[in-house]
Amino acid sequence: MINDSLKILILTLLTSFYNLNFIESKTLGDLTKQKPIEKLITMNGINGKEHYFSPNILNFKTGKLYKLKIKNVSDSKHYFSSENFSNSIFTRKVQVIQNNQKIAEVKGNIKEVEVFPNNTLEWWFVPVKTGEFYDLNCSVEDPKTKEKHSNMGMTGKIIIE
Ligand SMILES: [Cu+2]
Repeated sequence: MINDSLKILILTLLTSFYNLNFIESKTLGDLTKQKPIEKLITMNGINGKEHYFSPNILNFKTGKLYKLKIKNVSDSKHYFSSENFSNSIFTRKVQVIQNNQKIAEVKGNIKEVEVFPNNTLEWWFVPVKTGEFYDLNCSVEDPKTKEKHSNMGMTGKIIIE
């Protein structure tokens, strides 16, 4: 009798252990299906005066899904451009937001994005490589100073741990 209940107990434990493992491995299977971690970076500035990213340091971790909101709150268009960063992530999609409404979704590899004044773009990605990158910049030229925004301070650092 004891033997039988022991057998049942062991079987039950094994089954639940197997099920738990199964559920866990299923979740780890598709990294792009996680609940996204939201981050916000704004593009700021006034033509002829200054241009900058805020914050100008971004931190990410490999294997997590991020929704990076890139919001242009300035009076000119800007690039969010970092080749090292785009080479270190897997992009799930990019969403274009206007007046808090999603108006377009782009899927596939993205190298850089450009955002126009008063608009927001969401970059959904999973970092796959670690590194410290100093090449975040904006190559748009200021019409008054004739300088690239990056030369006027629009640069940043991206850390993937
Ligand atoms: Cu710019």
